[in-house]
Amino acid sequence: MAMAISSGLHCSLLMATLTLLVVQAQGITRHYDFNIQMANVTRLCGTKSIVTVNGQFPGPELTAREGDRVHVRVTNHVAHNMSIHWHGIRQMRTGWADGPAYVTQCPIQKGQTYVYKFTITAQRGTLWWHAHISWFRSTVYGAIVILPKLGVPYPFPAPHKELTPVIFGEWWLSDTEAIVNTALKVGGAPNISDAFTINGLPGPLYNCSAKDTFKLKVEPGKTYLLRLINAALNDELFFSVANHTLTVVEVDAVYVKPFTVRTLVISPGQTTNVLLATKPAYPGANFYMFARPYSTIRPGTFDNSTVAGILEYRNPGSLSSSSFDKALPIFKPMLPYFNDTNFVTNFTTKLRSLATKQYPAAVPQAVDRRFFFTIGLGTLPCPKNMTCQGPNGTQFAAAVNNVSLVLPTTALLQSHFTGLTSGVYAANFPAMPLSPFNYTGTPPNNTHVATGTKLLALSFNTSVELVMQDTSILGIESHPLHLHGFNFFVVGQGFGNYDAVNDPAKFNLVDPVERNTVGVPAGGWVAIRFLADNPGVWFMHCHLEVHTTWGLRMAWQVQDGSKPSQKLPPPPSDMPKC
Ligand SMILES: *[C@@H]1O[C@H](CO)[C@@H](O)[C@H](O)[C@H]1NC(C)=O
Ligand SMILES: *[C@@H]1O[C@H](CO)[C@@H](O)[C@H](O)[C@H]1NC(C)=O
Ligand SMILES: *[C@@H]1O[C@H](CO)[C@@H](O)[C@H](O)[C@H]1NC(C)=O
Ligand SMILES: *[C@@H]1O[C@H](CO)[C@@H](O)[C@H](O)[C@H]1NC(C)=O
Ligand SMILES: *[C@@H]1O[C@H](CO)[C@@H](O)[C@H](O)[C@H]1NC(C)=O
Ligand SMILES: *[C@@H]1O[C@H](CO)[C@@H](O)[C@H](O)[C@H]1NC(C)=O
Ligand SMILES: *[C@@H]1O[C@H](CO)[C@@H](O)[C@H](O)[C@H]1NC(C)=O
Ligand SMILES: *[C@@H]1O[C@H](CO)[C@@H](O)[C@H](O)[C@H]1NC(C)=O
Ligand SMILES: *[C@@H]1O[C@H](CO)[C@@H](O)[C@H](O)[C@H]1NC(C)=O
Ligand SMILES: *[C@@H]1O[C@H](CO)[C@@H](O)[C@H](O)[C@H]1NC(C)=O
Ligand SMILES: *[C@@H]1O[C@H](CO)[C@@H](O)[C@H](O)[C@H]1NC(C)=O
Ligand SMILES: *[C@@H]1O[C@H](CO)[C@@H](O)[C@H](O)[C@H]1NC(C)=O
Ligand SMILES: [Cu+2]
Repeated sequence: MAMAISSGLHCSLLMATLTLLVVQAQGITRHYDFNIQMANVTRLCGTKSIVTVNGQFPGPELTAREGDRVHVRVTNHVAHNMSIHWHGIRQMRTGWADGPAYVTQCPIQKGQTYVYKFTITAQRGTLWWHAHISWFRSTVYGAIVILPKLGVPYPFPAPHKELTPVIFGEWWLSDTEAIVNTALKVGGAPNISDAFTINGLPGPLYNCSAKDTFKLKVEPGKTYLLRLINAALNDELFFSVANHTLTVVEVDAVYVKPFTVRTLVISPGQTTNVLLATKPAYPGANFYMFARPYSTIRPGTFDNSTVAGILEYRNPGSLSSSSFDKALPIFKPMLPYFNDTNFVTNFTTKLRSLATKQYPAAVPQAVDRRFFFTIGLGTLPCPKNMTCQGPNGTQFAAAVNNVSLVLPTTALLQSHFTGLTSGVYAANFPAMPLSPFNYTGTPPNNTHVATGTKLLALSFNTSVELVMQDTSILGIESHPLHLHGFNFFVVGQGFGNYDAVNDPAKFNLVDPVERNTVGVPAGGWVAIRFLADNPGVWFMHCHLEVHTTWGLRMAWQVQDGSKPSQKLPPPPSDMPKC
């Protein structure tokens, strides 16, 4: 040290190092301005007025490092109420910034501003943000890129370059608010989408859309980091790039043990980072990347179309810098059949936590409380003055343990914080089904669900095991369940009914994948564990927007701990009011 200080040069080097260390330890504050405004967008030969952030579609990317604070000033200039969710951000003691409307906040109304403030703690990788009110997330979404702390390398070979995040979306020619509101009025299923998109572009397989094609430009002999986000509303997707393999290295901003596939599966709400190794030499060809749905529901009731983008190699011999050479052959990837559940299971069971000394898998080994939730569809009786278009003249519904959550007209978190819960919610969510049945056998003939606003209370630092069981009511289906405020470990999954006696013996408590959104297998179950170390009210719901709308949602109420550092602070002064 004494030697280093002996010259000015060394001294400034030392200062730079110290500054680096300080930045590394404390992070910096990143400021973003989000203006909610309308924009006219033309896709598939139709022009539509959509809600956007800053007129951009998809919206702006947030970039930060692990440990940074993020302040996003959201100002609403449109006639619709708005709220933004930072999907997958742990929000340690910042539940007021989580975003779901009527859960952690009242919406930001026209002319109002709310500054979301949170710190990125112990997470690195890809997450995303999206509107969390009605179906506005169909156009209000963007990527969150979390780089590791300065000087901390990836636990995999450093990629040559990071490519633009690939965000899968879903596009309707008509207004999505009209679609969801019409569906709710008649109790029927909302119209299916007209296209899938990559970064807002449907690609050449749709009518009138060749000019709206996403292109990824690469060079031979390199490895690229590609960030994938499924922002689609209602569809889990298969994704593949012709003649290339994808090495999965991270999901939901947690590193995984790398594994290589030709096709991957990504559910709404999930993110996946992959390494894409390019051909060793210029191939003289172009390659399609395709995404299309995985679904077990009846053909015709989901959008079975394909979004295509193009992987292009820079031609070293070409004089023009323009890339897409129409004379080149173009190869197509082969995707699994739309209902290939075996393929999906094969893929999801490959996901394992890195579980190293530096990135341990902190799986709760002991369990304080066990819960069993049924996850599935159902019906509600048709009101006398209505004609309903749901099954057998009913209204479509969906529920967790037969409770279809009705959102209040105020924010649940505010109500919890002030203790003024009467008339807003009751903390009596059932820990298990009140009337057990053969969940994956012949469904009961009464498919009606109950409605209510019920929360499940947990004391601070409770170690939770939750088994989520799909039901066959109105058909088995994979439901991507998303938990706000926590990551969880996926300790087991299987088909048929969960066997509480024999299945736990097969749980992986060593290196299960850690994430924030998991598919409850079609006709099966999934077991997760998490530590309730974050006080607040935390939403948990199916990330298929149609199911959330029908009520496939609930909330956990995690109490404060005894220490000051274990308590939820009061709401910020600019918190929107109902
Ligand atoms: C969208 O187009 C309509 C009709 O042409 C126009 O009135 C409106 O001002 C446009 N909106 C924006 C944000 O450009
Ligand atoms: C839904 O689709 C039907 C049939 O294509 C169409 O008539 C109707 O206008 C659509 N509804 C909305 C709200 O766009
Ligand atoms: C594409 O356009 C043609 C001609 O207008 C029409 O017949 C066809 O149904 C359209 N296809 C799709 C997928 O919309
Ligand atoms: C791409 O894969 C197809 C099918 O496996 C093969 O026939 C073709 O030669 C490959 N093309 C290139 C450029 O690698
Ligand atoms: C879905 O689309 C694929 C082609 O992309 C087609 O082969 C298949 O038959 C379609 N399946 C259904 C159920 O519509
Ligand atoms: C997938 O769908 C096809 C066509 O609808 C059907 O014949 C087949 O049995 C389905 N496979 C599974 C595993 O459900
Ligand atoms: C599972 O994946 C592996 C490799 O990706 C493949 O060899 C195997 O055939 C797959 N199994 C099924 C049932 O698809
Ligand atoms: C049906 O009746 C309810 C309650 O009386 C009322 O709120 C609702 O607007 C009515 N709906 C229709 C479609 O008339
Ligand atoms: C349809 O509704 C009628 C009358 O409510 C009932 O008798 C019948 O069992 C229902 N059928 C099915 C398949 O749910
Ligand atoms: C549940 O239903 C399935 C499918 O019909 C059947 O195979 C199974 O034996 C039933 N389980 C029980 C416990 O009745
Ligand atoms: C409904 O199910 C119960 C028990 O499974 C059965 O006893 C009853 O007859 C069924 N009712 C109808 C209308 O099918
Ligand atoms: C916006 O939210 C407020 C508070 O919940 C509500 O009173 C108002 O009706 C909503 N406005 C619109 C346009 O939905
Ligand atoms: Cu669902």
